[in-house]
Amino acid sequence: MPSLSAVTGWSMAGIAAIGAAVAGDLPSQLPNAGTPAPQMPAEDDMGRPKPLELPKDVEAKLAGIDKAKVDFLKSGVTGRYVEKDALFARIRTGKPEEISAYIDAMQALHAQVEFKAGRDVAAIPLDTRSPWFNAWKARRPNSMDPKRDVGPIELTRYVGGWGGGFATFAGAPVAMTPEDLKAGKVDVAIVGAPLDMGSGWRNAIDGPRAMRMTGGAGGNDMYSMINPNAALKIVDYGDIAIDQNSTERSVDHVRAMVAEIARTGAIPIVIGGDHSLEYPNVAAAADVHGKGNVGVIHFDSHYDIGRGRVHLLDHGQPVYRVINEGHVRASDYIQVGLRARGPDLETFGWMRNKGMRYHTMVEVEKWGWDKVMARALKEARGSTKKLWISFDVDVLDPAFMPGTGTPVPGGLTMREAQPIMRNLCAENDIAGIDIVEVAPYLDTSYKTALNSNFLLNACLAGIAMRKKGLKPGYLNPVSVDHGLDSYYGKKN
Ligand SMILES: [Mn+2]
Repeated sequence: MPSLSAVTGWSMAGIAAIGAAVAGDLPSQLPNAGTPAPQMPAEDDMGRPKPLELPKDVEAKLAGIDKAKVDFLKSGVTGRYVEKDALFARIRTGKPEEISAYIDAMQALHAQVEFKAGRDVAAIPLDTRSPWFNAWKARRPNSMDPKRDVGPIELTRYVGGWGGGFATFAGAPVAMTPEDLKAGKVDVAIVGAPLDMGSGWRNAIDGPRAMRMTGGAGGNDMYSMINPNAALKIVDYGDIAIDQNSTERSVDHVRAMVAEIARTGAIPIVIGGDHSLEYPNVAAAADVHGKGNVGVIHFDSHYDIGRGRVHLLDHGQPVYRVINEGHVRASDYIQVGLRARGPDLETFGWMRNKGMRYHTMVEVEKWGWDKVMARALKEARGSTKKLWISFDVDVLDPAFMPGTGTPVPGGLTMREAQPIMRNLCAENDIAGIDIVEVAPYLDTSYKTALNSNFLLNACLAGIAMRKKGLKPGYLNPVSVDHGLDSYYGKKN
């Protein structure tokens, strides 16, 4: 009898993980058991061409054609340029000289497409003579500024009323240095990262600006009746410097800055910026808390495990890069809200073989949001590790988030997104959060920034609930039941 792994295509490690999960009575830990994964090799060669088997009659038609050309067809790389059935039809109906010319054309195309040393530029050159080479990220020494006491700086001018002074995230005081965070015993440092090269329709550069200018992030959360601004020490940590001509140059600095915040004990909340940021953010959390000690819950309509692209990072590839560099185990990744054109079956197979947990909108369609949310929350809770929440606002329906680079219909509502964010933050030891892909100028109504701020408020309320020792799912009796035990006819 063939082994189970031979039958299903699952790796032995995957099978062992299932066994452990069953023994531990934690079905949500299963790497998507039930049906076998799509055919996937054990190793990580997703996207590599597979040899093409030629039907007998096609092989016969190629009898007079040069062997090197036939071998080229059999290598399978032609699959990038023409569907195999269309290729076979062309061979079946063509004259030998036509077939030969057709293969020549494909070989010529192939030679242009792949990298060729000596012909192609392998790295993007920079002008190292520039006097400003590192100036964009060089920090101004504190001693160049007038002397001041360290700690958060309040920028509101007035004692009461609405606003006044300067716009900050959640109306919080500002902090400039790690010493400010430490001196202020800051719980949460909200920081902008206006990275904008990796997105679709761009404008994520204005995400932080728009969220500072728009209300909703600060103030009382009616569900818990907690005002996070009072319950937590929150600061606006300014924006992280970005080289707007290079994602790669930018993300190293983002990683250093996010780690700097986390090392003080404050929770970093990064306001993007495009979703390339998930890579430096999560890597920074792993730098501070240890590789493999951080799990990630990724809200997105997209899977973001793109790979094999020319640039090693854009907003569709951060998850792959995080996993590939070993900052987080694939099995510690939970994805919620997927519904875009990808992944294809091969990539779903890769995700399953790696033990990733994913919750598509197809799953929501079948089981309903409540069940899927409960499962995702249980999976997040099942880990003893710290949790990073990476929230791409395009997980919401474009009705709520029209201002985002790659909107996809059929997404979450705000009433679905707010409780899961509040509960995740109330239940878990949060390593950090990012809210990304807010592109406010694509939305003349400004509701994208407003809704993003209300999600940020739900996170802050959840963090405050945890600090106060309130149970996840807690709803204040006054706002839920008039403060009466029997308001709806039964004791709560
Ligand atoms: Mn994304």
